[in-house]
Amino acid sequence: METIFTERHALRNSRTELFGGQLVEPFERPSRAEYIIDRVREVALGPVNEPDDFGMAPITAIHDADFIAFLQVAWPDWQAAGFKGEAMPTVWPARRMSHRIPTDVEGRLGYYALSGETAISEGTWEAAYASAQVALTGAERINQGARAVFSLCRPPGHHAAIDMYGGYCFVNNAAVAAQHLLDTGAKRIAILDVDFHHGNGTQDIFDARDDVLFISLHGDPMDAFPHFLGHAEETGTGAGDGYTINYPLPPKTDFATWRAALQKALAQIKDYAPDALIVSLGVDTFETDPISFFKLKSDDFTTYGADIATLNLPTLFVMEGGYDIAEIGVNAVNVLQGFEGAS
Ligand code: Q9C
Ligand code: ZN
Repeated sequence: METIFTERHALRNSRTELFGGQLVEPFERPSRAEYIIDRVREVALGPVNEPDDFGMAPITAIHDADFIAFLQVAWPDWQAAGFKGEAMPTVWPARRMSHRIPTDVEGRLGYYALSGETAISEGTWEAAYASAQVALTGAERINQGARAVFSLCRPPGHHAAIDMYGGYCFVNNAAVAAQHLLDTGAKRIAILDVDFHHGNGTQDIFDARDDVLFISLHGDPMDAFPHFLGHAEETGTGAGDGYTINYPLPPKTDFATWRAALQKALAQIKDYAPDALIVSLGVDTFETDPISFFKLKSDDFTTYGADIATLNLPTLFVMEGGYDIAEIGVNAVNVLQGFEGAS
């Protein structure tokens, strides 16, 4: 399996995350991608290639232009305001407040942020742009007939909504890739989100559409980030009714329970008969992930990679979360090797 990767991910190197009332070193840090690419090379998964540049149009095909313009200027505007730390929101358009977009950078941060832990820092936009190009290049390989491709995206994307960033995500890489496939001939795309966290951004983007089936297995939002989306009763709206499917799962969920939900999801994807599958691949379902509460073991990742391969669909793996950094490479690549072993 080919991997698409660029060192430009390291431009996203925020120093601070707001966690438990403290500013800590971010869980989402550059070494994550380095451990994964090292493992890709160690097991000789396949060639590793740089992304091509598809420009801005595929990004603004998914996200509002004003939101993307904000991401591009947020750091320079924050610096110009004279602040010492990294850019974090402290105020939001909460219930019964105005949704006019403020002029002041603190107001704009709150308007476009869906959560407060994710600091915008020097190089964040450049890395987010490059990450989207990694996903787009993977999608283009699928167009060219690849059975499977690994887009080693960083920063991740599945929390990024039409006009909101947060949860370590800025541009929704999986959604950008899905739209590119649809714009170049595909009729239907399925996105299977196996990250521990609900893919609220992806759900938001495709909520009212029937050309993308979105299925997510995740920690119940009653107990886990992003807390305000991902319930089982969310099934899509309008033409999209029935094309969003959520499997919220409780704390301490083990592989047997998780896999039973996966089997249901795989059957639903098969019924949808998409032209291609995009897997939002987070490995924060691992038993020792520091911010998550599922109990998957490293061998389980191999097993479910093989399960996904039984769909026999062209498959683009897009990297999302995973914060037990010492094991992230083994766990992510186990999914890919499990898939290849069963293909
Ligand atoms: N107490 C991704 O995996 N905060 N994002 C969690 C836990 C945010 C995760 C706080 C987690 C975001 C891509
Ligand atoms: Zn996650």
